[in-house]
Amino acid sequence: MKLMNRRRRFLRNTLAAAGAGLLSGCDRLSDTEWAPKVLDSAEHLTHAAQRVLAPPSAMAREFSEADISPVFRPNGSTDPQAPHYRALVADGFRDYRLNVVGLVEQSLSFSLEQLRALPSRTQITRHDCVEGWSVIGKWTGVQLARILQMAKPTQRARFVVFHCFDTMDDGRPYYESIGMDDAHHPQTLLAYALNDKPLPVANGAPLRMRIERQLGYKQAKYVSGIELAASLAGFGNGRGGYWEDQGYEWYAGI
Ligand SMILES: Nc1nc2c(c(=O)[nH]1)N[C@H]1C(S)=C(S)[C@@H](COP(=O)(O)O)O[C@H]1N2
Ligand SMILES: [Mo]
Repeated sequence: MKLMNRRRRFLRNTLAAAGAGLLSGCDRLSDTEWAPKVLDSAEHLTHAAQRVLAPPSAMAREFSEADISPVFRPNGSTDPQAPHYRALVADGFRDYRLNVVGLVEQSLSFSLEQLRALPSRTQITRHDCVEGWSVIGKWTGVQLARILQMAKPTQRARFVVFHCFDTMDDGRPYYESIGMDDAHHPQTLLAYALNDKPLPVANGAPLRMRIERQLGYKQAKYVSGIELAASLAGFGNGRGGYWEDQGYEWYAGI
């Protein structure tokens, strides 16, 4: 099964990286610190235990320009073929709209231009994929907290669900979700730029999530809409994300 292969590959890579001492200086910066942490946290700790050890408000480490990886390795979907998405690519995302709907007092709709006109945050962070590799990139985007401030989630809203344009090999759409703590974290961005350039299609154009306290699969690319919800039951198989529906942890803390 794909899931087991990913987990096995992850463990093998982690152990190899920790034991062999074969990493270059640059790889060492990105790989060695997080690998044991991921084993301890995402795979073995409950969400509650993790929140005590690393409260949700803690900031993810930010790096310097010199640490930025030459290539931000794309993974998962890299070139969605849905006709609607192809049409958006073809016109440079001029017709793209980010709709914010669900349990909000005020539904919202933004063009990319409108998102770019809002105050932005830029951060250089490390992306850790569960397959056992990391890359460091510079992200610019709008804080999700700012969007939520405008949309005003109702009392019942407990989750922010991200809908995506791409479908996976099994035909299911990619989707993700986070809780309200992560949604309001200052480093949680709707990112439209990577390394000072418009986000490439391979990395999730025109808009992708950065949720810096969590693993790679939480970083939804190709975001087509945001929905505030009281429960995850109505989405996919109800476990909060495409990979979560196949058994991955919903809270993938690092
Ligand atoms: N929509 C969508 N988002 C996604 C994925 C995907 O396949 N589709 N893959 C996830 C995984 S497993 C990783 S590691 C990162 C990869 O982001 P990148 O392509 O910018 O490296 O995106 C995540 N978000
Ligand atoms: Mo990943």
